[in-house]
Amino acid sequence: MKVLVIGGDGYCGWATALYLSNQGYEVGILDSLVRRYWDLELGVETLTPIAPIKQRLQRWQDLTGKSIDLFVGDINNYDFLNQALHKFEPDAIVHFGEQRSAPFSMIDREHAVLTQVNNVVGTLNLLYAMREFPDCHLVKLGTMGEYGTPNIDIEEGYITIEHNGRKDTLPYPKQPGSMYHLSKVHDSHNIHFACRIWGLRATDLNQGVVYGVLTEETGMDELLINRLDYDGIFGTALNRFCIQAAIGHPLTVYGQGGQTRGFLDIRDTVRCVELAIANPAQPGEFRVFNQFTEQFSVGDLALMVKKAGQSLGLSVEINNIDNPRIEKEEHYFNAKNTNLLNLGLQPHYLSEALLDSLLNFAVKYQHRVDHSQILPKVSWRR
Ligand code: NAD
Ligand code: USQ
Repeated sequence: MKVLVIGGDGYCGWATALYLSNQGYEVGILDSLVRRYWDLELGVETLTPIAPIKQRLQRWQDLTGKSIDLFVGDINNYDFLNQALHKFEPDAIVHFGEQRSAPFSMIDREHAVLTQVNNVVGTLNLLYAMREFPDCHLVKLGTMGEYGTPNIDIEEGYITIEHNGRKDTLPYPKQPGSMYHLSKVHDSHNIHFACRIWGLRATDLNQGVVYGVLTEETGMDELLINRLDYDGIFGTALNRFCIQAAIGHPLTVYGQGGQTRGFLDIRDTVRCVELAIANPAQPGEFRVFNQFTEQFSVGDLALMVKKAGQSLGLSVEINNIDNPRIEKEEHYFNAKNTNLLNLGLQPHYLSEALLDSLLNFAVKYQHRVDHSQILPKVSWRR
């Protein structure tokens, strides 16, 4: 089975491409490498030294004998995208190729426009290109943040509502918290439309916040190492806390820290994607899976990192700093996540062993940390 991984040079995409290749799928990576450019532009670097894409792929082939096709280009360029699809002829497309940072999208008008044009137009191009491949299954990375934090349980994509004596199952209401998260809502609507009107088959994976860095494949060799962002723009909560603990920086809990989100280990990201590919949506079906394994508040995560750090001899402080975002800091949050479990997902729950390994990893590369990039600089209020 041929799988094209769009965004395969990024954090989730690289781990997924190698995992699928190892599982025997014929894998192609399509990536514009724009994320490496954004890092340069912002003056930030991943904690880990990531090799250039061609070196990464060569090393993978030398180690495993498996080759991965590479298409370097932007999905906003329709001719390039169309040619790549005709050349590779995928059975499934996993689409990770978007600008994925909420703070990046909130820097100013230019960054909001860049994010929404890159994400929404890229996905729209893909939907049009896929009309020539009606059997191909789109597996699109969405986000739990599409739902926001409603005061009722969050279902998987749809909710059954009774209104004035009539009943229907409708898309679950969306209340995203950033221009980035909004771009995902727009994508979901466009994909749903393409399924209803053109009969495309698609799975929207509403993924929670991913943590961790090692997968079986990316841990095989230093040249296969995955990115691990820690800066105030691209770094995400738990990964940031572990790196902050490793360098003796107080953990940056925004506001009261009661913000609760779905989280998952990167080893489960790759497995969830495989489960979606192996059990495709039907023609015309727009299927939504909530892709996370556990819910935590950021305050609780900070306490867990503090405890794990202390047992490794690190002295860890927690700072509740002014929240640069506008979001609820204490709220109800109860999201369903049974669809992937029903397909056979066996979660790697957050454990002390994982925190130890992530902390040790962060200690190993701590010399690469630029301390001036830790505190958040982008405000939702500006
Ligand atoms: P990332 O920035 O590490 O990787 C994204 C990749 O997509 C990069 O290599 C980038 O160069 C590429 N890309 C971006 N725009 C492109 C375009 N127009 N054409 C071609 N390539 C393009 O991001 P990530 O953390 O791996 O996230 C991947 C996807 O998963 C995103 O869609 C994100 O919204 C979603 N997601 C991520 C997380 C997380 O915690 N990292 C959580 C939930 C959902
Ligand atoms: N937070 C802190 N301290 C930090 C960083 C974040 O308290 O140092 C808080 C934020 O205020 C927020 C929560 O932690 O309440 C999550 O923030 P985050 O930066 O870890 O994650 P987020 O901005 O939501 O975005 C990340 C990915 C995005 C993905 C999303 C999944 O960057 O691509 O879509 O997680 S979800 O959160 O479920 O929408």
